[in-house]
Amino acid sequence: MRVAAPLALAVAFLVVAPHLVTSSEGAPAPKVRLVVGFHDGLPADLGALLVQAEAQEVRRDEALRFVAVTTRNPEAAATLAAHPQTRYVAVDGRARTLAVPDDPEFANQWGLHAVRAPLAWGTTRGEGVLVAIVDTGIDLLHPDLAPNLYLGPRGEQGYDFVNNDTDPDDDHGHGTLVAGVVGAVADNGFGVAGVAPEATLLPVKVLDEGGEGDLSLVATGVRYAADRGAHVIVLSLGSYDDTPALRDALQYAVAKGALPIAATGNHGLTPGVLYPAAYPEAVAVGALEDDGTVPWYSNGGPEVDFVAPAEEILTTARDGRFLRRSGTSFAAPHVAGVAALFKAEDPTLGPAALVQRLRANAKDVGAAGVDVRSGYGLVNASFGPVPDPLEYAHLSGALLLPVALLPNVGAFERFLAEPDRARLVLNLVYSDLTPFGNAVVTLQDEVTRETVGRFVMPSGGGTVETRVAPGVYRVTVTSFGGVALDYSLTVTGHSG
Ligand SMILES: [Ca+2]
Ligand SMILES: [Ca+2]
Ligand SMILES: [Ca+2]
Ligand SMILES: [Ca+2]
Repeated sequence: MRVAAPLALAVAFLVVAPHLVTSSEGAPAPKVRLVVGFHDGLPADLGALLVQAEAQEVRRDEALRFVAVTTRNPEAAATLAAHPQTRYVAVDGRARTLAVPDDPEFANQWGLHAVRAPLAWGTTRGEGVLVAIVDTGIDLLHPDLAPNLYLGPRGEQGYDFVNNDTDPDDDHGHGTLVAGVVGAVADNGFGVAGVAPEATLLPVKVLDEGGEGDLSLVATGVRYAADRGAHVIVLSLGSYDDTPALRDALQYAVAKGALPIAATGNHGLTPGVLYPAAYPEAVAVGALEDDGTVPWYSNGGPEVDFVAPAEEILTTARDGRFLRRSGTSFAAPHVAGVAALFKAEDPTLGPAALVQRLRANAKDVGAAGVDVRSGYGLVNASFGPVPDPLEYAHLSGALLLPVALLPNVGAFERFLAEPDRARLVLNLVYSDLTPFGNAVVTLQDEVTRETVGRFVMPSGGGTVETRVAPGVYRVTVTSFGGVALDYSLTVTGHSG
């Protein structure tokens, strides 16, 4: 049996896999970077070849006999490869320093890891994208937010529509929590990191110190954000009232190139998705727990587009603090951050293309396919394929085994410690080495279907240890919106 690389070694090889994204129907094909190598020098007809492939030269290296190009033509790689002098066509990946961000709470931000934001950071961190937080304002002096705040042409940092002034400071706290999820500063040795930690945050205060505001004021806030050039507008607020003014504002924003992203609500399935999330122009975001399930409170309905982390989200809080909070209010900014990363990677993407991109990348959750509780599923920021978060399971201090090789065996006999009980030890290690728990291990008796154990892995990964009678058990490990591991375990009895 093959033994996987030890944990410490693998840390050094946390690289982002380059990837060609296939275009979804309706979305423009994404721009890809290719390197084309040739056998003997660059060919004389290189110019014609690039025209034929619809590729633009970025740079060339005569000594290494390659040319780097960009293209949106999905056939370009095949066209370039067909040239008789071509030696290779490869995706031109991005190299980046391999340090984990130094924000002390980075390891405790399960949401950030669940949407695979760190995997996208090798390509972009959201630079150049403006994300409006239409909410209670933002703590303008928070050290983990201030460097990313918008600065207008007249020195204004946004607008306060409640008090009609240019000081959108947060007198409630909610907007500051939402803002940190999207764009808290990363790598500053302090606090947390946002999903898009180099995006610019535009505070638009439309809710008062009690967290409430008129829908007409929300509408004006959305309109203002669009006029300021926001690419993404976060609306972690909702109402059961359908107000044409607010829908008009969303249509206005989309027409100006902004994507509104709204929370579905925290009242459960029955009442349905709140406005503005329920409007077709909005991306409606429900909640996801760290075991990959949709919590009871997440409003559902046919309007739900995605789910995102919403439980115990550690983020920036008023007065320079950090807090953990739960609710769909914190799901929507995760999606906004992912949208900002996509927009930064390809600035030509408009609202419709961004939605297509979010859908194409989402990881299915709950009932198979699009469903009323989770829409297209959990958003995923990685530009490559979604890696399985639990590629390795570590069994009782023994070997690191690739999950595919996990035994369906009675090998666990060696863990028997008592005459009629087996001591089962299952230690989980994340393959991309995000130092993280948030997996749930369920042990079910295959015969009686009775659940004999359910264990939430501690943060930092960890060990499940329990005693079971001899028998056949189904072991299921759920993580990040899906079943990561599911196998049958036979405990054959005691070995004396
Ligand atoms: Ca003010
Ligand atoms: Ca930070
Ligand atoms: Ca929608
Ligand atoms: Ca589903």
